[in-house]
Amino acid sequence: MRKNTTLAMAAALALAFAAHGAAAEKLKIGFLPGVVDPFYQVMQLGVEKAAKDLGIDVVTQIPPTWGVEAQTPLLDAMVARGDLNYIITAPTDKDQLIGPLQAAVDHGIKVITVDTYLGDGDYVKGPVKFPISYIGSDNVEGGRIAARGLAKAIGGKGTVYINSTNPNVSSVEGRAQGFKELMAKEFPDIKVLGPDFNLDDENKAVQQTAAILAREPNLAGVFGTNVFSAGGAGTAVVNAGLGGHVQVVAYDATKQAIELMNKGVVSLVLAQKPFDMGYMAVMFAAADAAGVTSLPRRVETGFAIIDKDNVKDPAVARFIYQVPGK
Ligand code: T6T
Repeated sequence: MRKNTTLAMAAALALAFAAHGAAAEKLKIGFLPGVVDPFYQVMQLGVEKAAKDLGIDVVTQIPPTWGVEAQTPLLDAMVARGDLNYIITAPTDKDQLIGPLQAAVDHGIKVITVDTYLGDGDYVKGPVKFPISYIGSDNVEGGRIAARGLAKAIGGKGTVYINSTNPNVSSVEGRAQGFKELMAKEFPDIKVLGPDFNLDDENKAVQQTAAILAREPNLAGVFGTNVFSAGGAGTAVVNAGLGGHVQVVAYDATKQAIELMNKGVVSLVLAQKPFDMGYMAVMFAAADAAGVTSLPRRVETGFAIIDKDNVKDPAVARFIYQVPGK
């Protein structure tokens, strides 16, 4: 009897020790965003805050330029480390990153996509099912919001132009699609040109927009689909002395976009919520590791729509992409 009690106690102690050991084993997450820019820098703040709150280690690698060539080697190196449980990433191409991310899964790493998705983004019924979730903006809806804003700014008629980054990127592709569809449906007197692809290079966006301004003297507006596109478009309009005559709608709430708005060049700014995307992705990894099985496969993080009338409102201004010290 006594022997049995001692054995039972030893077993209980061993179990308790094992459970404690498992709890003490920290999760390690790889964070691999799209490129160095204020949007992903704010997302990184969200990732780091959640990791701190939850006691998780994060390894971050940020590609210096946009694209599969820059992102894939960093991803392969993350997989090769052998110590990561999850990778949180923004695939820079919706098809070409499927293989490299599937390889991560084959190595026992779970994948969460933020900002951009793989395949058609439907991880339940679509062709790509392995990511735990896609956490990001509804970019088609964002494109519609941009279209309505630009249509209003130019009085419902005229020619407008889209400057974008790369083909086959779910985020900017969705924005251009939503923009074009809405214009075709609701504003028949607006003609849409583009998109031109600047390959996420702001100087190229300046040149492309300058070329359109020269070619289309009656151009009424420009939609810049991200940080670099909108920054380049705004700069080209200023350089041409057309601020206020050619309206710009900017996707992404950088300080530059807000300054251009304050100067009357940009009429509307769409702020995404990159902090939320980063924070929630880490929370999802922690929840998945804890055994949660009902995480949504798609989370829409929403927008703050900023114009000159609400930009001073702290409830809106908090969504401008602020990175301490930058
Ligand atoms: O607009 C964001 C992001 O949503 C997009 O996928 C790529 O460009 C940005 O990072 C801005 O530069």
